[in-house]
Amino acid sequence: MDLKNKKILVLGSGISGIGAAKLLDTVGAIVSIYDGNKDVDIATLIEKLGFKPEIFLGQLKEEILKNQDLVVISPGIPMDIAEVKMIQEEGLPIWGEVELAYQIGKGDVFAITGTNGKTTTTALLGKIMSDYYEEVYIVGNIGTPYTSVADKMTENAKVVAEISSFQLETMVDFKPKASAILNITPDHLNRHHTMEEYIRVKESIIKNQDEKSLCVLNYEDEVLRQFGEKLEIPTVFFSSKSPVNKGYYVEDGKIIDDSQGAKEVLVCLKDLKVLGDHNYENVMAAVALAKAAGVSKESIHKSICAFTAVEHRIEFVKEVEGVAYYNDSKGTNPDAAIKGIGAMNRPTYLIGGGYDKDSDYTEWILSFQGKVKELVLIGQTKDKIARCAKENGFFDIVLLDTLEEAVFYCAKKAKKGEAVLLSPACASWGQFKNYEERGNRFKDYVNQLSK
Ligand code: UMA
Repeated sequence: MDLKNKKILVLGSGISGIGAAKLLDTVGAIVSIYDGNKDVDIATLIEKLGFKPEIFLGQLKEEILKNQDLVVISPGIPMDIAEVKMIQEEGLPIWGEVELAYQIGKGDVFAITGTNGKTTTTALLGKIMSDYYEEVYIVGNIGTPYTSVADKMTENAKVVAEISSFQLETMVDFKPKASAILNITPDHLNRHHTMEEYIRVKESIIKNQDEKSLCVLNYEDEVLRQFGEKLEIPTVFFSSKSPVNKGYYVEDGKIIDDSQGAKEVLVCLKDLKVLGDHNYENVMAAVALAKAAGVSKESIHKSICAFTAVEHRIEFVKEVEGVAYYNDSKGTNPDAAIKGIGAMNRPTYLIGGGYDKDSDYTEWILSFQGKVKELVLIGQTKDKIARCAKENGFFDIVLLDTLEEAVFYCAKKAKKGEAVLLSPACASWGQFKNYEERGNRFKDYVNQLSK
C-alpha cells in the first residue's frame, strides 16, 4: 500500500506508537493518534513526536474512524477490546506496528520468538551479525521499535527482530528470511485466553515463509517438535539434551553442528561466558539464524565466545557481607523463573510476585527443591502464589508490600554464603513501568545496602 497522503490512525502512544507515527509522518501519511489513557500528557507526546498530529484520548469515538484508510496498533493493546472491535466493524485494515515497519523497511529479517530466551537470543544474534555485517538493526520487543529505524534501511540491511506474541497477532505480510521459535510454555494467558491460541499465535511467525526461508525450532519442546515435523519449509532443530538429525545439539561438553549432515564441533561449552542449558539453546538458535544469514563459521565462533549475559536475566549484582544478590527481573513468567532458581547454587531468599497474567505457579514452586529458604512475595499475585505454595507443601512465606521492603527484609535475614534472588514469575506492571525499571530499582536497593 502506498501510504503517502493516506489517513492513518495510530493506536497507543508508547514507544511503538511514537515510532509508528513518526515513520508514517516521514512517508507522507496524514497521521492521528489515539490512546485510551485520557491522562496522556499531550505536550510531552508532541515533543517526543517532533510534529503535531491530531491526538484523541480516552473513549474512542466512531466519527474518528470515518475516512481513515488504515489503523496501526501498538502491541500492548489487546485485539478483543471494544475499541478494536469498533475499528473492525468499520471495515478498516489493522496492521501491527511491526507489520508497518516491515512494509517500509528493507533488507532481510531474522525473527526470534518464544516464551523465554527471546531477548538473550536476539542480543546474541545482534552481536554475531554486527561483528560481521555493517548494516544491522536490533529491533522489536527487545526495546527499540522496528518502526524507529525502518526508514534508514537499505537493501543490505540485516534486521534482527525479537517478536512477541502480541506483535505476531497483527502481522499481515511479515516474512522473515529465517525465524526461530525457542520454546512455548504458558504465558500471557490473560491476553490470549487459551494455551491453544497462544501456541497458534507463536507458530504463525512462519505463515508467510516459503521454501527459500528457514525455521529454527527447539527439539526438546514437544509442541515445537511436532510442529517442525509437519512443516513444509526448511527446518532445523536444536537440542540441549540429545543428538538431533540435521541440527545442533550438546554432547560431551560441546555444541555439535550437524545442520549440513556432517558432524562438526561448533564450540566447547567452557569457552562460552553464558551458562545453563537454556543459554546453550539460545546460542544454538542464534547460530542457526546467523548461518542462514551467511555469517562465517570463524566469525560466529568468535562472537559467541565473547558474548556475556543480558541485563536483568540472572544478572549478578554484587556480594554484600557474603550474600550474593541476583537480578532476574526478566523472569516474568513461571517458566522463566524456574530457570532463575535453577541457576542458584546457594540457599536462596527468593523475591517473587507482581502483575497477574493468569499463570499457574505450581511448577515454579515444585522447582524450589529445597533451595529456597524463604519466598518473599509482593504485588497483585502475592496471595495467589502463597496459596499455591502452601498447597504444594511450601510454607516459608513472607508477604510484604514493596520491592524495597523485600530487599531490606532479605538483607536482614540472609547469612554469609546465601543468596537473594529477584525472580518474580510475574510481569512488573502495576508496581513498575516494565521489568527493566523493576530490575534497576532492585539493583539500586542492593547498592544502598553496602553504604
Ligand atoms: N493503551 C491503550 N489501550 C489499551 C492498552 C494500552 O490505549 O488497551 C496505550 C497505553 O495507554 C500506552 C500505550 O498504549 O500509552 C502503550 O503501548 P504498548 O503497551 O504497546 O507499549 P509500548 O511502550 O509501545 O512498548 C511495546 C511493547 N510493550 C508491550 O508489548 C506491552 C514493548 O515490550 C516493546 O519493547 C516495545 O513496544 C517496542 O517494540 C515490552 C513487553 O513487556 C518489553 N513485552 C511483553 C513481554 O516481553 O512479555 C510482550
